[in-house]
Amino acid sequence: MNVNLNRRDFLRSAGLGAAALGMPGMLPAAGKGKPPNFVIIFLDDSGYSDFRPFGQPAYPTPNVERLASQGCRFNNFYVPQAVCSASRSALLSGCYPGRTKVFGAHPPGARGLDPKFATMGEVLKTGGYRTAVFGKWHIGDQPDTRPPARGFDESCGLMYSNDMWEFHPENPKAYSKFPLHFWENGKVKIERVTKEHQPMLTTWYTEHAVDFIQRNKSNPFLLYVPQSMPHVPLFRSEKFKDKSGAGVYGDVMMEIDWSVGEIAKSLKSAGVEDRTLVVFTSDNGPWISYGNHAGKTPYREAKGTGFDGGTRSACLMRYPGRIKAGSVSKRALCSVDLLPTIAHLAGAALPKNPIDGRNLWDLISGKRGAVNPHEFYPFCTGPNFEGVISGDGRWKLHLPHEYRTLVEAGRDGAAGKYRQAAIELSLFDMEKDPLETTNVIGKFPEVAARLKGYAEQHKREFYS
Ligand SMILES: [Ca+2]
Repeated sequence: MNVNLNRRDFLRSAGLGAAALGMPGMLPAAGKGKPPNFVIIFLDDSGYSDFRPFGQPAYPTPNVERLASQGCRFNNFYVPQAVCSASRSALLSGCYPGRTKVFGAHPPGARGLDPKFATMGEVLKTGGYRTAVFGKWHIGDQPDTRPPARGFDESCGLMYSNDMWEFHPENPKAYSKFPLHFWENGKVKIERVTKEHQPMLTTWYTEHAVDFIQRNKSNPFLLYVPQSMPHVPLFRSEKFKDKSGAGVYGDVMMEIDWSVGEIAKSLKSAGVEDRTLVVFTSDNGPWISYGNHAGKTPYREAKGTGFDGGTRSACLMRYPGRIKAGSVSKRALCSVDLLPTIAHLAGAALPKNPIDGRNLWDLISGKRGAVNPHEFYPFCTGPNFEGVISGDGRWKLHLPHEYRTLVEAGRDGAAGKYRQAAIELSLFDMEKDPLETTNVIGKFPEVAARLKGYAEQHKREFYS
C-alpha cells in the first residue's frame, strides 16, 4: 500500500468509505462494539488556570478535577487563533484560519464558515451519528451557515457572542441594531435576550445536553457544548449567585463546573460513559481587559494575541479504557486535529475538502513511540499570520508583528485599555522558557531557519 495514501484515500481505494458503502458507521476504529460517542465542551474565553488541576483558583471545581483524574490532562493544547469565530471554525472544520479565511470574531449576520468546508457535524452524520450543538455557534449567522444547515440535528443557543447586544460596554449603538436572539432548531425562540435570560444560558445548554444524551443512549452521537460563559457579560443563575466567595467570575466558573458534572452524570446514567470520549477545553485564553471579570493564565499576554496566553488552552480528554486515567501529556496538539481524530475513531470518512488537522489518536491515547506528524502549527491573530510552533511543541518562532498588550484592566464588567506593542523576529525555547521571555534566535540559528522556512511555506500557501 502506498504510504502516502491518507485514510480517506485508503477507504476510497478499498471501496470502504462509509458514504460509498451507504452504510454509515461501519468501521469503528475501536474494532469492537459500538462506535464511540463524542462530547466536546468548549468554553469561551476561559483562562488556562481557571480550573484545578491546571491552576489553583479561589473557587472549587470538583467536577473538572474528577474528569482530569479519570482522563488525561493535555498541557500543550493549542488553538490556531485566540479569537472566537476563528477558533471555533478551526475546531469544527479541522482547517487553519488561513485556509477558511474565518478570522477574528464575526458580527451578527455574518456568513461565517463557507459551507464548502465540512463541519465535524457533517462528517459524523455521514458516519451515522446523531449530532447536537447547545451553546454559542459563532461560525455563521445565515440560513445556510447556521447549525441545522451545517450537520447538527439539534441545536439551541446564540449565533454569536453574548456581549453583541444593546448593553455592549464599548459599542452599544452598533450592536443594538441586532437583537440578540436565542435560537432553537433553526427558529428564533427568544426574540431579544435580556438580562433576565442571560443568567439561564449555562443551565439551558446543560439541560439540553443531558436530555440529548438520555435520548441517544442506543445510537452513536456527537454532543458539542460551546458554553457562552465565561465570555463577558458574566451571568450565573440564582443557584450559583454569591456561592463562590470569589466574585461573579468564581460563581460563573462554579456553574460551568456544575454543568460538566451534570453531563458526566448523564453519560453514566445512560450507560455510555465507557464508550464516550469527552473533551473539555476553551476557544482561547482570558479576555484580561475585563480584569476581575476575566480568567487567568500563567502564559504571556492573553486572548486576541499569538502568545501562549491566548492560544494555549487547558484541555482534558476522558475515554475510559482508551486514555489512561490521571495521566498528563506535554505533547503539543492543536484543535484542528480533533476532527480527523474523531473521524478515525468513528470510522467516518474525512471531508472531501482538504483539511489541516491530522489523526493524533496514537499520541492522544499515549501509545509508546507515537510522534506528532505535524512539522509545525501556525498561529495568527485576525488576518495577520504571526508565526509557527514546531510540531513537537519545543520551539516557537514569532515573525515580526504587532500585538495588543494590557495597559489597565477594567472592573466589574467595564473594559480596560490596551496599547499596541511589537515583537521582532523571535525564537523561544518553549520547554525552558514557556513564558516567551528570551529570544534565543542568536543561539539556535539553524532551528530558527527551519521554522522560518515553515512560516514562509504557510504564508505562501494561505496569505499571499
Ligand atoms: Ca472566545
